[in-house]
Amino acid sequence: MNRGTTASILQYVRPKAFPTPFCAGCGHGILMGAILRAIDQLELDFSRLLFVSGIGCAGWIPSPHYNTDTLHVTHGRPVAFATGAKLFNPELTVVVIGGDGDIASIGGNHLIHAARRNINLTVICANNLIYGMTGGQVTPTTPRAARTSTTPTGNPEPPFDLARLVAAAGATYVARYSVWHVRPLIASIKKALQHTGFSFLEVLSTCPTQFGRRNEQPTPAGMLRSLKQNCVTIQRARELSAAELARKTIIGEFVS
Ligand SMILES: Cc1ncc(C[n+]2csc(CCOP(=O)(O)OP(=O)(O)O)c2C)c(N)n1
Ligand SMILES: [Mg+2]
Repeated sequence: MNRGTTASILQYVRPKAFPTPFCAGCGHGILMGAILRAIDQLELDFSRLLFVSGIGCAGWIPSPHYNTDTLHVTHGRPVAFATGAKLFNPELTVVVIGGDGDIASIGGNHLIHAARRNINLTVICANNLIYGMTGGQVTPTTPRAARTSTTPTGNPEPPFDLARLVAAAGATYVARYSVWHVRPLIASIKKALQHTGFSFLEVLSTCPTQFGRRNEQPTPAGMLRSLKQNCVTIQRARELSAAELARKTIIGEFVS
């Protein structure tokens, strides 16, 4: 069987995994598949992987779907739990999957210190720019002026550039892609999983339900189109002026 195909990755999901709890058009399902495709292509022993996630829609990517050990822990604390698990059993490949709230808001301190210590973990942040599960509140990655349930007239605050924050904190593999850029995303997940040290992947995900409908991108296709249009590679960004880059998101490998 060809590696990384839908038929081949079904072996990694638990019976009764489908339907997932994700809304129609949620990008987290694409990420859920991309991670399994990367694992399948690498021919990793799935039983030697541990997935740790907190509370939020993104926390459901591994749990209850992935058919190996999963720790579904408190909101904001998956990096802390993962650190403990890795210390206890260094043989495990430990992967944290969480949302921008889980990883960068309440969990922000754990994130930067794990990066600083270069702990041998992979952290994948499904960044949909919002607290999706709890009603669409603003997060530290919500773009300035974006409308959320807690910023109905537009977010007055600047967002974190998450990938660059984690790079500055000391992570030794850092990349950002989106659920539109599936092939480079899978390639990057493979690198992150094989990396020794702290690897961090920011994955821009779509949330038509809580983010898109408040920000003139109500359809799943429209949200994917904006990811296609608004993301530029690091190489292309070097040729653009500050004005041209103002509304763009830079994707690629920041530390490798
Ligand atoms: C300690 C604690 N604070 C707050 C909450 C409520 N809560 C649950 S999920 C969540 C945010 C989810 O957003 P995110 O992590 O971005 O995941 P998404 O649903 O967007 O994928 C919040 C605030 C909680 N469960 N526990
Ligand atoms: Mg979120």
